Amino acid sequence: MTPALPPVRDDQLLIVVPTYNERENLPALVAGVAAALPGAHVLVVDDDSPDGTADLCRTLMQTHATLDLIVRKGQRGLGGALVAGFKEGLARGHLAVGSMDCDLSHDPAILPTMLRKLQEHDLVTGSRYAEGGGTVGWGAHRKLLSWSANRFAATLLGLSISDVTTNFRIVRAPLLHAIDLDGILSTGYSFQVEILHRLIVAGARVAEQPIIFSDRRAGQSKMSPREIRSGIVNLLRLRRDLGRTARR
Ligand SMILES: Nc1nc2c(ncn2[C@@H]2O[C@H](COP(=O)(O)OP(=O)(O)OP(=O)(O)O)[C@@H](O)[C@H]2O)c(=O)[nH]1
Ligand SMILES: [Mg+2]
Repeated sequence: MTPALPPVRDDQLLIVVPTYNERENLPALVAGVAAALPGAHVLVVDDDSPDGTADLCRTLMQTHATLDLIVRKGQRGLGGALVAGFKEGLARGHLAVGSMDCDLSHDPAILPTMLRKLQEHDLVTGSRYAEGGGTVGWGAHRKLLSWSANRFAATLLGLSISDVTTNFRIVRAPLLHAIDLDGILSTGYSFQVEILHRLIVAGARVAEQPIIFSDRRAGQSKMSPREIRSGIVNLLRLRRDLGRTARR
């Protein structure tokens, strides 16, 4: 029998929200998390967005005691922003650290269900492809692209998880401590796949949470052909390194 996991309350959870030009979305995201899990802490990690996301966050912090901000200057990248946030969460002694997008694609209302599932797992990860999950507002092309990227990455790394690229997750702190956050190769969108793989290798008991992913309502996507190319290169590099480790 696996030992019982210590309970995690909402005020012991930190949710990292990476932002780049999310001024239009941040207030609703902060309000949504506060409504769903009133005690949960939110840490915005902003890469010095030119639209003033950080200034707006500072204003919101005056009325939201659980909201905090890190601004990274001269750096860009989703992966690096998440690592900075995760490290801060561990340093502050949170029992669990989560992440979600700022553009309201991830519905904060599902957070209490995710936290409940975490009581019996090390990692709860949102899935658009589990039964009950889905996407709203995507055309056939975007759907096919995302699904193929998911299957490509999962097959390449041997992951039996239906959605490996989501940024909607909660993980227990001991598991995050167990992996080498600075050793993660991916800086952009393949980051999610790489960290998931590392957490599973470290022994994480994983629960998938079906989620409905809605297309962003405001602001601009940072997904670009360049990001997709660099994601593929990173995954192939990771696959090669895994092969090397297995042969040793
Ligand atoms: N700090 C930081 N955050 C980023 C960066 N790139 C993206 N983000 C944030 O990461 C989250 C996901 O990025 P999106 O651009 O929404 O990516 P996506 O959801 O795959 O693409 P869309 O569906 O088109 O929105 C959002 O909260 C972004 O603001 C970056 O370079 N630095
Ligand atoms: Mg988005």
